[in-house]
Amino acid sequence: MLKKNLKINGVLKTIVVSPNTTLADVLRKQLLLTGTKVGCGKGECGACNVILNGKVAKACIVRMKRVENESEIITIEGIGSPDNLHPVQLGWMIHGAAQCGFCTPGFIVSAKALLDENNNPTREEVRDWFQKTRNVCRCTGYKPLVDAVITASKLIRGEITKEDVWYKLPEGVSILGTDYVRPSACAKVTGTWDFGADLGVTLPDDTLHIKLVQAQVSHANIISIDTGEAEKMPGVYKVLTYKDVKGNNRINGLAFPSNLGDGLDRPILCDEKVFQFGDAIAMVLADTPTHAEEACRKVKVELEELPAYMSAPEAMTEDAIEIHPGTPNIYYTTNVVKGEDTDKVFEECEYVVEDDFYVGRQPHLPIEPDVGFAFFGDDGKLNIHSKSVALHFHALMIADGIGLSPDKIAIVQNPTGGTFGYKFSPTIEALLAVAAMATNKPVYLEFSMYQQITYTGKRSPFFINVKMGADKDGNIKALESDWSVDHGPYSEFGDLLTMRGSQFIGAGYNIDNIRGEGRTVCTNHAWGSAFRGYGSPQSLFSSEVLIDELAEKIGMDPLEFRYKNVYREGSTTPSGCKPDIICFPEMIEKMRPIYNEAKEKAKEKNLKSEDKKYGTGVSLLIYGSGLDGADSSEAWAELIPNGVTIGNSWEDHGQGADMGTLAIAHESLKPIGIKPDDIKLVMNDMNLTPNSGPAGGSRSNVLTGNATKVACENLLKAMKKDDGTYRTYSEMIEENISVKHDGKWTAACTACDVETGQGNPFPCYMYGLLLAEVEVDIQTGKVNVEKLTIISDVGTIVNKLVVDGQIYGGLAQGIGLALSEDFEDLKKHTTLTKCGIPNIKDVTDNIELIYMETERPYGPYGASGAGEMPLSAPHAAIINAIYNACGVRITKLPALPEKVKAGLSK
Ligand code: MCN
Ligand code: FES
Ligand code: FES
Repeated sequence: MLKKNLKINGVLKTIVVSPNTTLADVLRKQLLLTGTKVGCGKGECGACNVILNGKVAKACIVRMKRVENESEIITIEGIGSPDNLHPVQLGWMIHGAAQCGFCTPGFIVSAKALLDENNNPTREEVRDWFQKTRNVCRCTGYKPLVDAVITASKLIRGEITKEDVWYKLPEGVSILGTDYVRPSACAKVTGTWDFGADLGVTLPDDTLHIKLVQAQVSHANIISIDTGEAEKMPGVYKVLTYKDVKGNNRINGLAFPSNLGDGLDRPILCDEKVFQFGDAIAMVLADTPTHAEEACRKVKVELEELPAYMSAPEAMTEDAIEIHPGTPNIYYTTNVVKGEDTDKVFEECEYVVEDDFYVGRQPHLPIEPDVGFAFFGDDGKLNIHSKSVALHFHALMIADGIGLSPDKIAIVQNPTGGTFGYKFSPTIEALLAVAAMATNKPVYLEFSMYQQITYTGKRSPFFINVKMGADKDGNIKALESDWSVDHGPYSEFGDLLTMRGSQFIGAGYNIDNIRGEGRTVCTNHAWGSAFRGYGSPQSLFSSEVLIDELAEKIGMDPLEFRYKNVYREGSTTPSGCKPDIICFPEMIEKMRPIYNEAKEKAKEKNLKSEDKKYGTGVSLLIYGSGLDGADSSEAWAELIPNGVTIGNSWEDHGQGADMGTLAIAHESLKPIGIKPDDIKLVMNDMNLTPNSGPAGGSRSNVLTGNATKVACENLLKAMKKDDGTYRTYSEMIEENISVKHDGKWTAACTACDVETGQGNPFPCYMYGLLLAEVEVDIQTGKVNVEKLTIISDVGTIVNKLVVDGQIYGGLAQGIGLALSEDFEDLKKHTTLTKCGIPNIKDVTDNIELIYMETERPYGPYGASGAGEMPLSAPHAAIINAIYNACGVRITKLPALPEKVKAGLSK
């Protein structure tokens, strides 16, 4: 042990530490300074940055034996507090730079160190600095972070004041569409927003720490599991296997009726088989995480390895064995049948193109690894705190598996450091439940980044073939598609995902005749979970690149070809329904001069350049808001003595559920002139909040926004007097009128038919048009995205900062999807860097956002969703731009430098 005297945030502290403990652990667990976050734990992400003796240091890799006595340490808590914000914190708030907020303390600490050295940095200097301090953000696309530092530097130099930049609310006016700062921003920038691991530190002493025994192979029969030795290890309380699970030990995947499987294919703890690398076979529960981990190594698992099918084509071969015996590896099929037989129509087409496409297993890479805890409340309910973005769904999905009825389960969402969809599926919820039920003690489980990456769901790869034909005038007449979805070993929502192929291959264009078939395939690679865009990035990639191929064949400019064919009055979507609005023609007209100028610029640069080639590419971006069919959501509004409380389960990945709820409630309550500060939010706790459905499918702004609006309107109705004025809280009580009112909203939609893919699945859509400008290094094949210009129509904007943030962040993930991100090689793709997460210098600072705000007939105040549109097809525009620059058409992502180079040498 070492005794150290340290000056932490200006206060002298004497502490006794073990020499190999990390500085992060000492700060967080011994000093309870949990503002310092641990993401990767490997020095890659900067979430744990502190200032150590004047220099930025990664607290997760600094061992205490290396921290000199009398060192001075500044953590986020020493930079500013909610009552006394540092200019960097203020900058972060007013630029919406904290979305999930998990990376925020690390960035702010790093920015403070920069501004201490240089209080007038250029944007490029700020970017270089964050690249050097290796700060990574998965939500914001980085641009708002640079904006925040520049504003902070102006505040520090005294060129502007807080009053100049802070959003001022004019009396009684709407905050809809403004830069109003989200309610959670202040806690996020001061490190006081407690994520799961921060709450974990405060759990009672008798909390058991869980570690997992996980499979190291991808497919095997389990012969035996021996826990005897592990049970005798120091500190071990219990070792659990499938035998300790009280229910049917299966997560319920809520299979469609036409699914050949029953949806009960994912074990909570493996019993008969291992289906993929990382599957949980046993759980050790011990007094400390270290003891639990040591005992895990003593659990003996005897396996009989089976052939592993690591892609859809492999699992579809005739001699492949059934991964789930009794269910074929191809377990769900869906079709598109729209208009006339395409074989006939193709014969009449002047121009026909066909190509194969592949969009791979994009990893979500949130900076916060999966984490949660569970305990029984005094009322006997099992409380599970996790990163769930589908509280009520998840309770249903685990209930039979753990052997507890859904009404005895309350899932609560912890403040969450990004999910990007992977938490649409339950991950550790059932494991926590099993552990709490087996011990009747509080239990805690956190994943390392390695576990997060290797064992949570991934985007499901689509193998797509598309054929498209046009007449002699360039009108698209027919489309044929065939797609196979590699959904990994677990079926949950695989059928729904496969349906997205029928809805989005060719979306955006009026195509009267479509035939298509898609199938879901069981494999032994990572299980498929939702990922932002959910099937649209795979689907649109194929049609948006093929559209360019068709335009080229016809000899038309790709933007003008799109202009000719996009939805207009009378058009129908691939699902055969009317689009909610028509906005593409106007969008293209707006983009045309910008596009033409970009093309000219690239041409000029190409004339002067030998080693680098420049090009432009466009794509339509489109996605639906809602779950298919009669999706619905619930909320409540309660009058309290000093305001109104709103309750809903609008789960927050980091996108801004708090801001959406506040802005929509404030707008709805305008008749009583309430201030935003007097609206309290109670969110995401099944003990308190109703079933608002999951925060997936970019549905919440529309669905839960509408439910919140209805709840407020119902409250107003109850408050209204005959003379048109409104009762106060005391008047309501005196007159015995209920102060709490529910709101429910259901979409008037019909799910698509499995045989034809026809229906009217979504109440609203989100639309965009992206122009990408790229530079290709002819020697190395490296692509640099120089500029992105996007025109978006997400209807009425509820909060401008939030929507800007959604778009920047989605586009940055699109750059990653196009150029670097993958989770294919189980040995290689195991860290943020190796999975290809974009750093600040990989994402252009030159992103221009332009909006159209066409009011949506069914959205609250005309708003649609926003979250997924920006990641629906940006990669297609980038790939089209690469082709335009150098003639290499990449149809299988990611476009790694070696692939582009290989194309160039052809
Ligand atoms: N919004 C708005 N005005 C509009 C439309 C939306 O201000 N016209 C706001 C909403 O109030 C909300 C946000 O934009 O705060 C996104 O709204 P919506 O599209 O309805 O999506 P959800 O709230 O249902 O959020 C889920 C969506 C999905 S499906 C994924 S995946 C996703 C995403 O949003 N994951 C994210 N955005 C993310 N952002 C962050 N930072 N982290 C993630 O994990
Ligand atoms: Fe320390 Fe990532 S660099 S947590
Ligand atoms: Fe940066 Fe979420 S705000 S990771």
